[in-house]
Order: sequence, then structure tokens, then C-alpha cells
Amino acid sequence: MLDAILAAYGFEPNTQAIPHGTGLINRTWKIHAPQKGNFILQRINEAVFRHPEQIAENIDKVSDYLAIHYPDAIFPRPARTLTGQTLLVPTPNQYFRLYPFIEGSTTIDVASNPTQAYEAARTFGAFTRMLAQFPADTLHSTLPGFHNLSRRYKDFKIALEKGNPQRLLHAESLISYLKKQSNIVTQYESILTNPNFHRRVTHHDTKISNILFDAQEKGICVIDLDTMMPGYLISDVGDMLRTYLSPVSEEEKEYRHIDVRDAYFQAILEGYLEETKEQLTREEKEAFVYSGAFMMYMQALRFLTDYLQDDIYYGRQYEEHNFVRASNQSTLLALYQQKMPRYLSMLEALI
Ligand code: GN1
Ligand code: MG
Repeated sequence: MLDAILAAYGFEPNTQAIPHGTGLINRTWKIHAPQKGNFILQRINEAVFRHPEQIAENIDKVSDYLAIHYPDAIFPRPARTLTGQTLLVPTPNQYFRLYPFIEGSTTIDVASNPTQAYEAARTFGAFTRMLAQFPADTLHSTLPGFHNLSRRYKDFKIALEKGNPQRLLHAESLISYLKKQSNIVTQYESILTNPNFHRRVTHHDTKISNILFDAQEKGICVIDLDTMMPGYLISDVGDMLRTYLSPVSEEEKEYRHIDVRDAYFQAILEGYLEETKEQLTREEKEAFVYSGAFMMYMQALRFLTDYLQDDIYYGRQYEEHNFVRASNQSTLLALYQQKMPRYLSMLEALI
């Protein structure tokens, strides 16, 4: 099937496409074309992204803006097919796009020293800073309600009513733990009505593998812009905390390996504020610590909701996969909450 796709971009027959990366939603391949170099090909998951053309429009708008205001900024832009398209639709409901591979760049799956976390946070911070004056609400919401915690909590409640009865039983204690944390939703709702929280161009998926690093492990640029849309800083800061603080990922089944590492918190704080401190309001900065709990909680709810609904969104590689992911994120949340007072002092010292 890929042959026709590759041909549309003018690649020679028999060009190799090797599965690439660890994303849960889209499918990704690395293309090695002897004459043309290396590329990243992606098939967008159309069951998740109902309007892939809106993603393409968002990326075009932001990259036009950056080209004018920050001509030196590196921003990955999709390559064109032989007929000039940046989004290839070979048959209805199939969407592909191709990115030139940035030579010399690497990605990191789990932060293994604080400097990597600092660099990733600085690079995401630079993205926020460069787009601080961009009118965020002119972008499409490519996934409406994506990080709306009130909606995620409602979906969770629906799954408690209508979910798989056996799984509901199995998840009883996790469900009761997560219900007890619903003050995190209340805090989110107060952010929504606070005029000092700006709607900003938000990446919404700030895991470390969405940063390209150079050979010296300096951040080059952000990638994976499918969920770049209007949002709040708590999403970007929170997903960094969720994914860099622990030495193991959300896939880890041995929960005792989950940890919350203070040096990584300090690194994310310094890296992000280094770029953004002039742009952010006092209230936005003060929400830095809350952001981590916000994203850990939302991810735990999303995994558990999916488990109760028989894995329709995230899929699974083994029977209890989404239950394990939800337990993992809940463990992380509980450890993080113990450290929040200390992290608030670390924050206060910097703002
Ligand atoms: C999904 O596909 P990937 O890994 O980039 C999800 C994120 C979750 C993440 C959890 C569109 O991202 O919100 O945080 O899985 N993206 C979508 O690993 O649902
Ligand atoms: Mg993603």
C-alpha cells in the first residue's frame, strides 16, 4: 500500500519505509531514499483526528508567522507531493504527510539526566514565547475538548455507569482513589474563568520524544504538531512534568520503579521560565506546580475510562494494558502530590 504513497512524493519504487517511533495514535515510518535523503512519513489516525486538513492549516499559519517574526527558528513543515499537496489523501479517509528528516537530529524516549529535561523545557518554552503574540483563537481546535478536564471527568463518570461490569469490579479501588481527587477538576474550572490565564498556542503533547535534539543534546525544535491548538499553559507544563519526572514511562508495570525526581523538576522549571518568564502572568506561573497534577490526573482518567470501555481509544497489547497505564499514572500522581509543597517553594524562589 505504501508504494503508491511513496510514488506520489516522487520516490523510486522499492524505497524502504521502516516503522518508527512509539506514538499511540498515528503510524510513522522512516524513509531512506538514496538520492533524496531521509524522511518521516505519517499516516494520521482519522478515527481520532476527524479533520486532518485543519491540522495542515494550523501548521501553515504558524509556520508563516514564524517565518516573518522569527526567521531563524526551525519549524518542521510538511513536504509536498509531486502535485503540490502537503496532505496526501489517496482514498477518502486516508491521510498521509511527509516531513524531511532533520539530519543529525535524535530523539530521546525517557529523560536520563536533568540537562535533557532542561533542554526540552527550554525548547517548548521558546515555542510558547515565539507564539505569545500570535492570535491563538485563529487556530482550529483539531481535537475539540482534548484537555478539557471537566469533560474527561464526565466521560469517566459515564464509563462508571456503562462500562464493562467485570472491569468495573476489577478497577474498584483505583476508581475510588480517582474519584477522591476530583478537587483537581474544581481547580481547573477556576482557571477557565480566570482572566489572567491566557489562551495560548499550546502544543498539548510535550513529552520529551517530541523534541529533536542535536548531537550535543541541545534542543533543536518541537515536533508532532497535530494537537497544536488554542489551550492553556497547564497542558504543556503539565505534560512535561508528567513525562520527565519519573525514570520510567506510563508503560511501566512495576510501579515501585515510578519516582518523582526533584532535580528534574528544578530543570523543567528553569528551562521553561528561562524562555517564558517575561510573557507569563503571575497566575500562570503560580499554576506551574498544579499543572503536573492536572495532567497526571487527566491521563489516569483517560486510561481508566478506556479500560472500562474495552480499550476502544488507546488499544492494547495485553489484556490489562490500560488498567496498568491508569494505575501507573495514579501512582505517579500520589507521589507527586506528596512533593507539591516542596515544589511550590522551589517555584516561589524563581518567580
Ligand atoms: C497519545 O500518540 P501519542 O503518544 O503522541 C495522546 C496523548 C497522550 C499519550 C499518552 C491525540 O499521544 O494525549 O498523552 O498518547 N494523543 C492523543 O501516551 O490522544
Ligand atoms: Mg502526539
